[in-house]
Amino acid sequence: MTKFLLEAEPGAIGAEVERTALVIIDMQRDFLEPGGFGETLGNDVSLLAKAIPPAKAILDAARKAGMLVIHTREGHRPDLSDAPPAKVNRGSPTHRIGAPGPMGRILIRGEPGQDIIPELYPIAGEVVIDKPGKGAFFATDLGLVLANRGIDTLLVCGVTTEVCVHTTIREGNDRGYRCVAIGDACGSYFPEFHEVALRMVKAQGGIFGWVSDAAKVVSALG
Ligand code: TIU
Repeated sequence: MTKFLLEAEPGAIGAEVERTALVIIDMQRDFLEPGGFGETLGNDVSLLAKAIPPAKAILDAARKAGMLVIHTREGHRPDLSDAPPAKVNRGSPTHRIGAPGPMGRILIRGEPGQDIIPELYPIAGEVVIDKPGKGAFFATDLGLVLANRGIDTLLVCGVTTEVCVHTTIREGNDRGYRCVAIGDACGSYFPEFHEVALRMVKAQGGIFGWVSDAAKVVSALG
């Protein structure tokens, strides 16, 4: 086992490379590029771009260290059979999930917009989890993948901080994983939500996780 010590708040966390996974949440064109799901919700998608270089730095470090890398993608089957009507119907009729857009049908698996941005594109051997919900554990085989590899610690980054990243960390914490949010490698359409979401994770002695940053991950794995 290769041990590493990651500086984090509320305290440093000791872990093993072989028992840790980097989980990159929903770094999809649908959230980060114009014309996708994020923009249809009324958001300025350019606000998420600053999370890309830190996310790339930790992805490179994880690949070099031989750490398990997991990418998630929010999205639905083309026939929408896995999309709750309550989720679909919330969008305006012309822009909702499944509607045609410049990057294909919005938030539909197999469409260009639902795929991961080129900068962080998965390579052979990395796991891609398609998820219908905000949390990466809900209705996916993520738990099985982690159990098969003996994973106990998750380094979590991606978008958006207060929605899919937070939900996944909450789900992971309840399942017994030590979850570390990599703050600068997360992004939100609402800078104030980003800040408060990270504070929520680490408050009360780390009530449902830890918070670190990309430089600390690179340093710990280097
Ligand atoms: N809208 C928003 O902030 N997020 C999502 O809908 N999904 C994810 O966070 N991936």
